[in-house]
Amino acid sequence: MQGSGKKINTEKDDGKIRALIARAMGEEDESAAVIEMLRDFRWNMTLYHCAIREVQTKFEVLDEELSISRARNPIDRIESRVKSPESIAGKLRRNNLGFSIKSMRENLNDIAGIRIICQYIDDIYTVANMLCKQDDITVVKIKDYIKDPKPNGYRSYHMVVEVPVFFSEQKHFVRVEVQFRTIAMDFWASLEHDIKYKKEIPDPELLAADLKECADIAYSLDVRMQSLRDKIL
Ligand code: 0O2
Repeated sequence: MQGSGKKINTEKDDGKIRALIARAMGEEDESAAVIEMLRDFRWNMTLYHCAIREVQTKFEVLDEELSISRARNPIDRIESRVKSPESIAGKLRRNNLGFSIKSMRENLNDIAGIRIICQYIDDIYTVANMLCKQDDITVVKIKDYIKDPKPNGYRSYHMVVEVPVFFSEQKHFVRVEVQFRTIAMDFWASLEHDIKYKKEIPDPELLAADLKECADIAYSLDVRMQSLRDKIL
């Protein structure tokens, strides 16, 4: 995930997006329908960027407040990204869905993504619950891969929320996927993610078993660090 400051609605990116749209619509690059959808696509991407800012600010505020009341910051760092047009089109294709604005708004929960990296497991549940309680936030879905890790060892707490974004004329509700991880879980997931995209892996089964063991070691470190910290509070 990268900083949400990255703007995608530049002339340079337009060519790629226009080509994607034209292919999906079976139209010429320059056709009026393609230009119209391009405008709509850019407008929606702006909405997702703004939704990220709204949610990110909420976490920054919580972190600052908790740093005063608890004398430490529960959030180590925040990362965010808006999914690239290619990834959006790819995910829709894999799910046998057409590439349209309606389809992506309705079917994809992770176009806007935020990752909250915390020091301790407890901090994850603390800040996640604090976000849920805010009255402008609607929780759409929760997947707790900390309590129920994936078979490969992946642990994270995933939450899809809907947040209002106020534009000049109207309020728009936008979905944002928030992934909460400890530093150790994030360390593991980054390596696992990089390996997943490597084409040639010498002994994939051994590597998968090694990775699973590392995930369990990382989790046991998280639990022990948490318990040490609890002793000094
Ligand atoms: P990227 O490049 O990180 O964006 P849903 O969105 O609920 O309809 P989905 O997409 O299966 O269904 O959601 P899920 O299970 O909540 O996982 C979504 C994201 O979690 C992934 O996004 C990853 O970021 C992360 N994730 C899930 N499982 C793993 C895993 O085994 N290893 C790692 N490293 N990350 C994982 P994307 O779109 O796959 O990728």
